[in-house]
Amino acid sequence: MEPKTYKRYTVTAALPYANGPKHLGHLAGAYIPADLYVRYTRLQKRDVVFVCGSDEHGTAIANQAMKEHTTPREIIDKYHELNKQSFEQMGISFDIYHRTSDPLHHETARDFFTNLNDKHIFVEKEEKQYYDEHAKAFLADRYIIGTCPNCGNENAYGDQCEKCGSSLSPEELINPRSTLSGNKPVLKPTKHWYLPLDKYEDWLKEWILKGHAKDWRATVYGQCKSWLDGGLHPRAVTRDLDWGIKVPVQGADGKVLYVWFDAPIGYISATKQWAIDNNKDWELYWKDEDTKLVHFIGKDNIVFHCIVFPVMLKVHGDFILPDNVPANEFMNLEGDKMSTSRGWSVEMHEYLEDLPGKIDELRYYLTAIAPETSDSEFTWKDYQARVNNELVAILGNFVNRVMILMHKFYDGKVQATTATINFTDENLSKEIGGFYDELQANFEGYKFRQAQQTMMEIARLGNRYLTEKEPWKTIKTDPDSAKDALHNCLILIGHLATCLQPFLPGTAKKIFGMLNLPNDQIFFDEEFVLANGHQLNTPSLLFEKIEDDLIARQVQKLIDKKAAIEGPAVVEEMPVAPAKENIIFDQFAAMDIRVGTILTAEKVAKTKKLMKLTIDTGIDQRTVVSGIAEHFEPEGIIGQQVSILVNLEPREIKGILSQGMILMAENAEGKLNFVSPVSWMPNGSGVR
Ligand code: B3M
Ligand code: ZN
Repeated sequence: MEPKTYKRYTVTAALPYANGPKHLGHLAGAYIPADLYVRYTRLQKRDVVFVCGSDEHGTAIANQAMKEHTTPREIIDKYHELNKQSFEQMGISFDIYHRTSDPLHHETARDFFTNLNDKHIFVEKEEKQYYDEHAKAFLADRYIIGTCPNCGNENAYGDQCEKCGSSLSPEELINPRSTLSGNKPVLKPTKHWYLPLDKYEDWLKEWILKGHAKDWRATVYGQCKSWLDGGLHPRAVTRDLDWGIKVPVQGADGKVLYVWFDAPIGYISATKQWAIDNNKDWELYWKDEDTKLVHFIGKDNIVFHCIVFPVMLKVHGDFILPDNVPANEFMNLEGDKMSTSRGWSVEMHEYLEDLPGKIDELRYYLTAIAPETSDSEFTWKDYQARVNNELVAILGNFVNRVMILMHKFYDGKVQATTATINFTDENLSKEIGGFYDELQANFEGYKFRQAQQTMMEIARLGNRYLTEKEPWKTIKTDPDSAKDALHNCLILIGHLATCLQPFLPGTAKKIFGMLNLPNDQIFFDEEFVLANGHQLNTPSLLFEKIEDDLIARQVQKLIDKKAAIEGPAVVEEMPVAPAKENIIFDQFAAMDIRVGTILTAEKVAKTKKLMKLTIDTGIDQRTVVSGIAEHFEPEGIIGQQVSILVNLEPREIKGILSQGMILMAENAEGKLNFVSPVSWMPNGSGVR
């Protein structure tokens, strides 16, 4: 079947709670991929609206207000502005960044609720819930703590015990206490409106399990399937709370819409506001069958976007449903889960302050390690390695070499040997054509990591071509060949900049500037002209090398931030293996240990433990089979520096010749860590 072509696109990115600054994990999880997709879609000259905004209701906000001894209003105003600005500076190109406290949103959400209520969709139920008589408030599950019936943990939450991981309901807690006052809460009847998800189970199974088995990510599909297999239950869409959108029913005083009911409707209100501001018809973007709706989110929001919101849209009627929900897994930070409250995070505004101007560097790194199929790991050292070894050494280097030669040889004037702007090298034309196809297929399939790699292939190709043609030599022996080679390189740079636009918009602009091309945007189907005699502008470096001390400062900052919240880390006592017998110095000196870098990594088929690595040892590139597969993901360790014993007798492991051994640190629990220089060292450096 031919894929359906769409007239327009509605792209949403999860509305972040305005309860605090957002960190790089959020950025990588939803906002960067959404922005990539949207920028790509715009470059295809397609009609797209990209909406986002602050989620300003719910207990998250009320909670933060209590913490900061202020009002919810102050909290949302403060963090809405901060997050909006940070996104803008990160180049996230929303068409609108709205907010759910806006009257237009309140009205839209109320109307939505009323529409469903009028159709008798909701089930109204009175149930007993914990109430704090001192604080005069019903308690959300998180506000009740007590003893876990399963493991005895005295500080289990009303929805979950974080010690044993079991999920709980508040009534199961032994000795419940309210976190608002510390008092014992009482059970009190209260009425709520429930969305009977169970009634739509069959429809959801048909739509998701049958309809989206192939095009949704396996992780997203898998979560939906396990929800559906487990059976759905009615979900309350109202809460006893005084912060939020009042339930538009008489006698429902003190009740507001549940934040997860109103938040996704925020996508619709944002589109409405954008339509008002831009003279558009919002309904086309939400109700026309020729519109593709795509939600970008993190994996913790899957159930709301794939199950609850679609049911709401369906029962309301005449809304389209999401075509895809390419949710990402999580991005961890330096070996631990990212968390603002625990201080283990890099907030967007912190990055912007500490590494000013390094936007494209971050966008590049976050896409390179995008947690598309599994959780991934942000480390400052890896960030440095990617910038230095890829952006500086490959992309920047290619553009810079060509530009310098053009200015040196021809005063920056284009030397076209033919009247056309096309490559004079058939191979280059073919390869570039292939790259565009690949790039498009990857974007359409939401494979941004792969798409970026394809884009980098253009720069790699350029470097190879330039090295092979050696115009700095042929300029003397065969000047026409030099002209021809450099002109081909310029065209390559034009294509590179075109393809770069979604990923590294600032860099693309800089290159267009150097090429002296009139546009700062070249569409994917557009030709650019580099005619004979066209004057290029003075080149400037695209990227600077990231120095070790910058990285060291960031790592230290992280450790200090966490310690300020949690106190210094307590080192648990671990059993240590007894010392081995002494050896003589010569035995040690006989070992040739070098610093190397992992270039490729893949699991060895049919084994659990083994990983096949290619290592650049500085001496050569060689294969090593290492027993680390249970501890690391292959994609997570590429670029990792290691210590490698290079003069170990090669031996065959599972049919692969392993030449050397990677040094690992191992604790008593069997946790492994690489033994590598604290800051970057050239490959081949000796370890002694
Ligand atoms: N505010 C949760 C979150 O930020 C929530 C998303 C709403 S999307 C409609 O993860
Ligand atoms: Zn427990």
